[in-house]
Amino acid sequence: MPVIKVIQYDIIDLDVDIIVNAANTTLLGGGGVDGVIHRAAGPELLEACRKLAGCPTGEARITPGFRLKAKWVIHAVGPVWHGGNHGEPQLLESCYRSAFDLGKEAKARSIAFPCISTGVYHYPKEGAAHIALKVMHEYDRDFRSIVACCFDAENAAIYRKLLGPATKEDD
Ligand code: AR6
Repeated sequence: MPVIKVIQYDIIDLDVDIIVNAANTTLLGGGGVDGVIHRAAGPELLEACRKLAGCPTGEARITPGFRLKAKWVIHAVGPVWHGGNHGEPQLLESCYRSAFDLGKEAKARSIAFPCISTGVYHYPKEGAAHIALKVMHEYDRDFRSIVACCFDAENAAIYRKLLGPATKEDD
């Protein structure tokens, strides 16, 4: 069974130790997957995020998952796409790495990521998937399961293409 799995699913329904949120620097919620996670986790999540007092782009913070199935949420702040010459690739990479480092510290065995920055932040999907998978491979010995949780069919197809024929659906 491959450690890295690509699925097309709603991230809040996953039974994993950690779900990663595509957050913004305020950590106070928003639209997209951030809004979905906050609604599902309940108001305690916003309270916990408020105490963190924000997070710079390219970094991540951890909170409990409250009403989610996941024990923790890692709030990762990806870059807004401004054409690619404003450090976007480096920031996206460091945001994935920060999330994995926090997941390791929490001794999590399974972690699921949305396609960070590819929604409202308009990072080109293929470039973002390439970076996500590169970092996922760097951490594939530290976790039993790393889930690339794509919401849209286009992202799922890109991830499957880049990951290659070894990819298997989890469900
Ligand atoms: N499960 C998994 N993935 C999802 C879900 C879901 N339920 N809903 C959306 N996605 P976005 P960003 C996918 O816009 O681009 C927020 O307002 C979506 O299809 O959520 O990093 C924050 O507060 C896309 O592929 O995040 C920030 O202000 C991916 O999640 C800003 O958006 C990311 O899309 C962050 O923008």
